[in-house]
Amino acid sequence: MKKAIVTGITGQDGAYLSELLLDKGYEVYGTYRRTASVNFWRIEELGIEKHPHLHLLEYDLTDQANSIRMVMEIKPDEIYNLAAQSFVGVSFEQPLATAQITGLGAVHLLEAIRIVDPKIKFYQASTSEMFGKVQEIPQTEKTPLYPRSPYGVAKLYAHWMTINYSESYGIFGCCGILFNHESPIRGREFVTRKITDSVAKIKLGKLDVLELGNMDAKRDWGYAKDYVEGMWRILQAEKPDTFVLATNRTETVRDFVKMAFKAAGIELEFKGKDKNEVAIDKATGKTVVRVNPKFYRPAEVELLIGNPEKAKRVLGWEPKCTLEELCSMMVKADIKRNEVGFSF
Ligand code: NDP
Ligand code: GDR
Repeated sequence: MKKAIVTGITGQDGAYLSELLLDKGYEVYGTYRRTASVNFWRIEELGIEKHPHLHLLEYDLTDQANSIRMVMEIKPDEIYNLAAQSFVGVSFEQPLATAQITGLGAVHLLEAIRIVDPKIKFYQASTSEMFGKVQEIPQTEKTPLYPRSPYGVAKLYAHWMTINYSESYGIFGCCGILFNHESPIRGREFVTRKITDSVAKIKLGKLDVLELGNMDAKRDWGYAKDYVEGMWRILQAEKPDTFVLATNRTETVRDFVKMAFKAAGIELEFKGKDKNEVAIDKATGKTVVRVNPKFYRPAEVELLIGNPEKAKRVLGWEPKCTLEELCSMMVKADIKRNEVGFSF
């Protein structure tokens, strides 16, 4: 039975990846941070929290000794480093904490592997945020990197350290450059889930208006369950390498807003521009979306679109779920939750 450590099991990807690895017969060690009120709602929703082959471990990525002891005690075959301060907006307010967790944190694990057993395979959760300011369309593994946030810069460091440890010490260190991936268990601070949760509340009469920042930003959105399958395939490849996982389709935040309201049976009309833009419910004439500049970022990534051709060719990986299917799945889940007062 293979053993895998998944850091960040309380997050979206950690929960889905753990589910996938358990299905594949792995012994899974999922890590969570000690907090006053740890929240396992995602693994509970997936029904894996009491799985006999799932072990939950208290672990903090910023603690080197904790990293070494954990790797020494478990001696895993694979480590998937998904833990991070992953919210771009917050990284502008907490650049140093973001650097310590999202950047240096990965090196604590790489060092632990180097010390304990360099044969342990390592997956680093790299990101399309590293592409930042548009250099090339669509973006591939060879596109120059130009991050536009403290989060993107921290991830760039972890990305190159993974490649460096692979080249320097022969560690099987891989990076998946994943474009935005979403699901019904996405955090509510991220724009897609913020939209689908608000659409559900507006539909049920629990909220009047959804406030957003830059609706012109374009993203390549896929389904998280497809992407965790890609992470696993990346570590099963013959040699350590970097892969882009994306859908090769990009839409604006505004397009996603339209799609989500439509999935709830509400047609919108957009009026005004930039900070004065609003969306009106055609049936009632009420304003249901408006811009609040507090959600703008000091520097924005305007356009992301990824070409996953290499992942298809080498790993046989392809995204299966369309954006329309994903959006509708998220809206339906949020309507169901809001009907019973769910609050995560
Ligand atoms: P989430 O924000 O949902 O999850 C992040 C996880 O990291 C949580 O479990 C969180 O714990 C944990 N964590 C945060 N700080 C620490 C710490 N100091 N020590 C240990 N654990 C910590 O992210 P996602 O699941 O969406 O993403 C997974 C990874 O993939 C992240 O690294 C993210 O940056 C990256 N990524 C995500 C993409 C996406 O579109 N989802 C795209 C590309 C990359 P807690 O619950 O306690 O906060
Ligand atoms: P992103 O995701 O920054 O791409 O990072 P997010 O959903 O936060 O933003 C996407 C785009 O929407 C715009 N936007 C808003 N965003 C939020 N969160 N809230 C708003 O109200 C709002 N209004 C407009 C943003 O400006 C941005 O352009 C995600 C994270 O999962 C990272 O960890 C991951 O690495 C990248 O995706 C790929």
